[in-house]
Amino acid sequence: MLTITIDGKQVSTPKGTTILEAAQKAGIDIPTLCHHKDIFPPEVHKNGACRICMVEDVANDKMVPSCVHPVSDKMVINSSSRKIKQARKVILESILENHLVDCDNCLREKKCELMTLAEKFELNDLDTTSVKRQEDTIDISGEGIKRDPQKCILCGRCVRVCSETQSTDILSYQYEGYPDQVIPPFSDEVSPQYHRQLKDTACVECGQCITVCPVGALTEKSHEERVLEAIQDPNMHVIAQTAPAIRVSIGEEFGITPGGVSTGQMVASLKELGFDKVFDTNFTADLTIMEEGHEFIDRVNKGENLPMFTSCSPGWIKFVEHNYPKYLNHLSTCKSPQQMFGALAKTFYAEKMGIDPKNIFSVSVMPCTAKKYEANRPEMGRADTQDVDAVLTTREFARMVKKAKIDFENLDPQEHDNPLGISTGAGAIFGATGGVMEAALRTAVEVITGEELGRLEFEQVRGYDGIKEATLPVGELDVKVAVVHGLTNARKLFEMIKNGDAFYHFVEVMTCPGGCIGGGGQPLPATKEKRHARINAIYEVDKNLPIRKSHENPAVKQLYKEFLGDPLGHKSHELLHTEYTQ
Ligand code: HC0
Ligand code: SF4
Repeated sequence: MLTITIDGKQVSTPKGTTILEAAQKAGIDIPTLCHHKDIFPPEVHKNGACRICMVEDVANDKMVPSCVHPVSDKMVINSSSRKIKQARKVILESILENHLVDCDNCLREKKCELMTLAEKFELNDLDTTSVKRQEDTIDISGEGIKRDPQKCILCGRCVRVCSETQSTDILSYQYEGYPDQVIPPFSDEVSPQYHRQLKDTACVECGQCITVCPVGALTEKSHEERVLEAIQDPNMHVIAQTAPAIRVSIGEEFGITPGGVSTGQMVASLKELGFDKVFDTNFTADLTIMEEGHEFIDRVNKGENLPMFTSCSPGWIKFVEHNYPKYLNHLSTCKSPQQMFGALAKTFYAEKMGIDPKNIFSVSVMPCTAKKYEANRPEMGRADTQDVDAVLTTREFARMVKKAKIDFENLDPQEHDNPLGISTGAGAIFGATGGVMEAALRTAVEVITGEELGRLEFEQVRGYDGIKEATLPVGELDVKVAVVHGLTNARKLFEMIKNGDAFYHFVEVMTCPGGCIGGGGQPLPATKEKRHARINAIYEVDKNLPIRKSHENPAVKQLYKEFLGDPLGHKSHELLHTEYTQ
């Protein structure tokens, strides 16, 4: 252990620790814009881009960036001298002067990390008018992500998360003597004038880059306006579906401690906003289990296309399409619960209600930016409309509630509408990594063995490990399963499978760390602690529900009886399944 003194406080810390980490250990706050503890594992200290975290190494009389500088024994650090404060102020001024300060039109609404620091350093009145808006620099070529290079402060967090967490490597520094842009690589070769756009890349629209961006350079492409227009249109019947992860995160936007469950207020606030009906994606999560469970049993019996991969996370689908197209037939053919809901809304529900599907505007509230992309995929519609007309992220939903001045916390809780709002604990846990697998096992084991499960919890597939594996006896077969979250983990597992180093029957993949609760549309700032709290909340929701197995959902049973027929039947194939081909 090494001992260093920071601002008069002694800290013992292992060799290799950075000054910043030692300071954090001592409870000393050093500001930074490029460091992010969740995407800078201790062994990878290679940034130091923003220089805001400068501290004074007293013995050597020099200033060093604390996020990259390792501690040495008996080092004495001053992190708050006048000289340091002045240096940080000068750096911040220069960042602000090169940033398009356009807070009134920014989705970060003056609460970004840059403006928070500017306030702290009393720089809010700095003249920042020299950067003028150039509309043609904005990249809205993707479905879910908006990239505004004029707001970029070159911190590099997006570059790192895209590379380290997602192994997608879509964003890179473009060097012209120094890194002066963060853009998709090889931009000059593709389009010298306008740079390469996200749509020209293998970007999976996961939005993890948004969750770490300290400013508004990366944001979701908002669907708020189109939803408001539909609500105001008297001819439109506007319905919402709420994803499993929303109820455990929306409260954070209204001051509720992470891990709080706000199902009732979530429904009530959507009603207040003017939605005619509020249904639940958890209902179609249960339906997915019925279809996917039977598909799995069928594949095992036939020995075909194993392992079977879950297909509900659209970033993952896009990842396979770009990187492993030969394996597309290993994906489950089930549409995601979002799209199963959309298909049922414009067929079953429209028929039941006697409404022309053209007059149904179907909105999903999702923790995910890639869901916008999924909803717009050509195979996800019928006639000339899409099954899901708009996708609001948790943040967009919160903004709409705030703009409408709805007192979220004090709303009387309301329940989801029926019949597309009845769900089980199995549907609820979809939002956490391992949840789809656990929900599937709860059903598959009972359907295959015909015996009731003693315990409902499959602990082996829970938790935050990047790759989780389990072998579970199901009837006569030892079923080998794996669960991964984050595309870097997915790639690792995929390579193992491809090289014959691992075999599984069934693999759950979620694009984002922690699963959907860690999606790119979730409340900011994104931290691991929040993700853990949301996961715990999801399992609480499950525990408190009276029915916890998808095949026992009475509304799902009724849907099969009344409309669909049997799982994997003709109607299911037509509405609930799709095919991904090269
Ligand atoms: Fe998810 Fe889903 S669990 S992908 O993470 O399957 O976004 O929450 O809504 O569709 O149900 C996201 C979350 C969903 C879907 C469900 C699945
Ligand atoms: Fe990379 Fe995901 Fe951002 Fe695309 S959306 S640039 S894949 S982090």
